[in-house]
Amino acid sequence: MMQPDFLPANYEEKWQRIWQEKGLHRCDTSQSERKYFCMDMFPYASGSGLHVGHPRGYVLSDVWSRYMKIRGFNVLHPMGWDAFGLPAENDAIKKRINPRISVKSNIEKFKQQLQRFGCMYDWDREINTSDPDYYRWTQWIFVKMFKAGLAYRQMVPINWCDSCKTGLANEEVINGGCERCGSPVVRRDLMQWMLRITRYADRLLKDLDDLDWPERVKTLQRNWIGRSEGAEVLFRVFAATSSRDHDVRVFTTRPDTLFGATYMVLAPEHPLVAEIASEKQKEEVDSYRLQARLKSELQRSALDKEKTGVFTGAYAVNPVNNEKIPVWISDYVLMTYGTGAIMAVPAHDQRDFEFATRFRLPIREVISSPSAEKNADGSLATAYEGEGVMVNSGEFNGVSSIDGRRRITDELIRRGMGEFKVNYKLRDWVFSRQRYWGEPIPIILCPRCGEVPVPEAELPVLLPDVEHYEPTGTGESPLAAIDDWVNVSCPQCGGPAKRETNTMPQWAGSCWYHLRYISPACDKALVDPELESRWMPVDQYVGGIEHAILHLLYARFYQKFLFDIGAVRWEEPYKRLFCIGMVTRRSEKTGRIEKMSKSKGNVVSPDDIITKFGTDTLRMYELFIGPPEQDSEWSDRGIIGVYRFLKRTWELVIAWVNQESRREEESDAVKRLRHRMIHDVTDRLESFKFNTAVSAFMEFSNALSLQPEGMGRETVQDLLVLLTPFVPHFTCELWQRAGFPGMALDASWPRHDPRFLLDSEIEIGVQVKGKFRGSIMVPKDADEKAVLALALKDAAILRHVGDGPFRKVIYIPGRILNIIP
Ligand code: ANZ
Ligand code: ZN
Repeated sequence: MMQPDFLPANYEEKWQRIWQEKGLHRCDTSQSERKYFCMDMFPYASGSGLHVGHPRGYVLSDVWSRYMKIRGFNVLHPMGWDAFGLPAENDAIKKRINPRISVKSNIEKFKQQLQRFGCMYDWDREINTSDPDYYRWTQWIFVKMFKAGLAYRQMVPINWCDSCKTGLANEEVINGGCERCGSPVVRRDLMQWMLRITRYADRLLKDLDDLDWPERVKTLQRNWIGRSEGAEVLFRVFAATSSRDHDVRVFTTRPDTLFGATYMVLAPEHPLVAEIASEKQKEEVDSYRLQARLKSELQRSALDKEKTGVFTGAYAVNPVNNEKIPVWISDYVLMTYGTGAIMAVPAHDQRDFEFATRFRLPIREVISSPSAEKNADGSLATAYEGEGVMVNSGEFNGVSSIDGRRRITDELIRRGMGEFKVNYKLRDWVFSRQRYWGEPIPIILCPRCGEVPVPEAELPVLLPDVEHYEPTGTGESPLAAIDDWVNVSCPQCGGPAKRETNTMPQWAGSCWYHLRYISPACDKALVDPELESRWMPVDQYVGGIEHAILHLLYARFYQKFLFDIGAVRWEEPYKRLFCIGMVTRRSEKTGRIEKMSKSKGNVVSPDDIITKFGTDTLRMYELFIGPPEQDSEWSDRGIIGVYRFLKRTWELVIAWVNQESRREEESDAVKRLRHRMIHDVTDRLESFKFNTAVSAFMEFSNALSLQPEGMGRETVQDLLVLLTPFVPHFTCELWQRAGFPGMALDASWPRHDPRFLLDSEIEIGVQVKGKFRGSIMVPKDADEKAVLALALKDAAILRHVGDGPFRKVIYIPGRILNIIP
C-alpha cells in the first residue's frame, strides 16, 4: 500500500532538483521551429525580498510557458536582474552598504526565493544589467545613437529631485513629485544628455495599432505621445517701443476659429517677450517671468487653477482680418510645446475663456451650435469647444467648422501666412543621471574636439570602485571626484580630456534585455543576428501596468533604433503583452483595501506559505485569487481552500493507484466530466482566464464525487496532464506513483471529444389540463415518473396541481408533460 498522505514538503524540492539535474528547462535556441518566447518583466532585487504579490505575474507566465511547452512549442522562458539605477542605489545608501555588494547579496536572496516557485526558467541565460559583459552593449547602443545624432548634450531646465539629488525624466515625475521618493520636483538648469525619442514619435504611435496589447496600455502610450494636427499661423507683432515688427508663429488645432482670436499669449520664457514689452509694462512683465520659473509644467497646465498673466504693451495683427489684438504673457502657455505662443480664442477654448473673463478681454463667438451653453443675455456661459457652423468669419460664414480648418489653412498658405502642422506632446528623453550606480556614459569631453565617443573596441567603460557613492547634490555625479578615472587622453587628438561623469538612467539596461536572453554569451554583438531573426519578437510579455509608459515606450524606441542601424530584424520587441493586477490586502485597522507593500507592513511572505502549504498551493492560489488583469485581495481562507482541493485530488488519484486492479473502463457520466474539464481548462487558459481555469478543476472534482465508480485510467492521466502547468510538482509525483510512462511534463495535451459535450439535459414544457404552466430541465433519458417528480419540485407548477394523486399524466418524451389533476 502506498501512503495516501498529502505532504508536499516530501517531494517538491526533490522534483525541483530533478528538473535542474536533467536540464529540463534549458532552451535549445538552435531549434527555432515552433519557437515561443515568453518573458517576465525582470525584477530589480530590492533588499526587502519578495512578497506574495510579486509571484502573481511570474506564476502566470510560468503556467503559460509550461502549457505552451506541453503543446509542443520550444519555449524560451528566461529570468534576469535589473540591477543598475536609483532603486538599487537608494536601497544601498539606506543600509550604508556599497551598492556593488548589496546588489549582489540581494540578487542571491531573490534568486533563492524565486527558485522556490518552481518556475521553468532557463537559468543558463540569467542576465544582470550591472555586469560589464552586459553593459558593454548598453554603452555600445549609446555610442551608436550618438553617431546617429540621436544622443546630444544640451543645457536644459530639468526636473530635479532634491531628495534623490538627481535629474529625472518627464516620465519619472508623477503628479509633480519624484517617482521614487515622492518629494516635490523643482526646475534646475543643467547640461544634460538627451535622446531624440521624438524623432520616432510617429512610428511609435502608428505601430501601436498592430500590437496585441491591452487597449488601456495603448491608450496611455497614445496620449503620452500626444499627436495633434493643426496649423501654424503667422502673426505680425509690433513692439511697443520700436517701429520694428516681428513674425510670431502660433500653433493651433483650431484654425477654423481664427476670426475669434481676440488676443495673443506668449509663454513667459518666449525669447521675444523682452524685445516687445513696453517701457511701462516692463517691470510687471519681468516680475511675472521670475514667478513663472518657480512653477513646474504640471502646476502651470493644471486646468482648474486661476489664470494669471500680464499685458506686454505690444499688439499683433490677425492675418485673416487685419484686426489689432493685444499680446499678453501667461504661464498656462508652455514654452516646450508647439511654438510657445498661442492665438487665444476665448469663445472656444476654456482656458482662454477663463483668462478673458478675468482680464475683461473680448469674447467673440465664431462657431455656432445649438449645444453651446448660453446665459440669459445670449452670451456664452462657458467656452464652446465642439464643432458647428462658422459665424462672424467673413467669407467663411456658413462653412462647417471641420471643413473650415482646411479652408482657412489653405487660405493662409496661399498668402504665405501659415502651414499645416503636426505636434507631439512627447519630449526628448533626459538621459543623464548625476548618480554613481549606473552605466557610465561612454563619451570623452575634449577641449579641442568636443564630445568624442569612446571607441567601440574599448567598451565597456567600467564603472570604477569608489569610496563615496552618495550623490553630491552639486549637479555632478560622485564619479567626478575620481581624478585618475576622469582624466584621459582624447581618442581623437590624444590631448588631455575628461570623461563624461554622468551615468545612464535606470531604464537603460531594460530597453534591450529581451535581446540579450537570446544569446547571453555572445561577445561579437549585443545579440547573435541569426538567432535574433528567428527568436524575436517576444511572443508573450507579462508585467505590471505601472510600466505602461516608461519601460514599454523606451524599449520600443530602442528596438526601432536597433532596427534602423541593422542590428536587429524586428521593429517591435513585444508582440503580445499581458498586464497583471496587484495583490491587495484589507487593512485590519481601517477596513480599506491597500496595495501589499513592505512600507504598509501588510506583506505575506511566500516562504511562509510555501513552508506551510507547499509551492503548488501557492501557485494555484496566485491564479485562483481573481481575474489576472484585476487587483485582487489576498485571503488566508482562499489559500486553505486551494490546499484542500489539492489534498482531495491527491486522495482521489492515490485511491485509484491503490486499487487492486486499476480501473480501466469508466461510465459515460465520468467520460462526460472528463471531456468537459479538458474543454473548459483549455478554453479558459487560451483566453487567459486563469482563475476560472482553476475553477474548472474544482467543478470537475465536485461533480466526480457524486459518481459512485470514480475515475478510470484515462481520466486520471488527463487530469494530471491538465494540472501540470499549474502544479507541476504535484503531478510529477503522482505520475510517477501511478507508474505512467515518462514524465507528466512530456505528455501531450489532451483533446476533448465534442460528442461528450452535447447537452445531456433538455427543456420540456409542462401543461396542466392542457394549459401551459411553465418549463423545466430534465435529463434526456428520464422516464415519466422522474419527469413528474421534477415538475412537482417547481413551485409554480405545484401551485396549479397540488401534489396529487392525479387523474392522468401524459409524457411525450423530450417535449411535453401534461398533468390532469
Ligand atoms: C486656438 C484654439 C481655439 C485652440 C480653440 C483650441 C481651441 P493640443 O490638443 O494639446 O495639441 N496651445 C498651443 N500651444 C500651446 C502651448 N505651448 N501651451 C499651452 N497651450 C497651447 O492643444 C492645442 C491647442 O492648445 C492649441 O489650439 C492652442 O489653443 C493651445 F477653439 O489654438 B488652440
Ligand atoms: Zn580631442
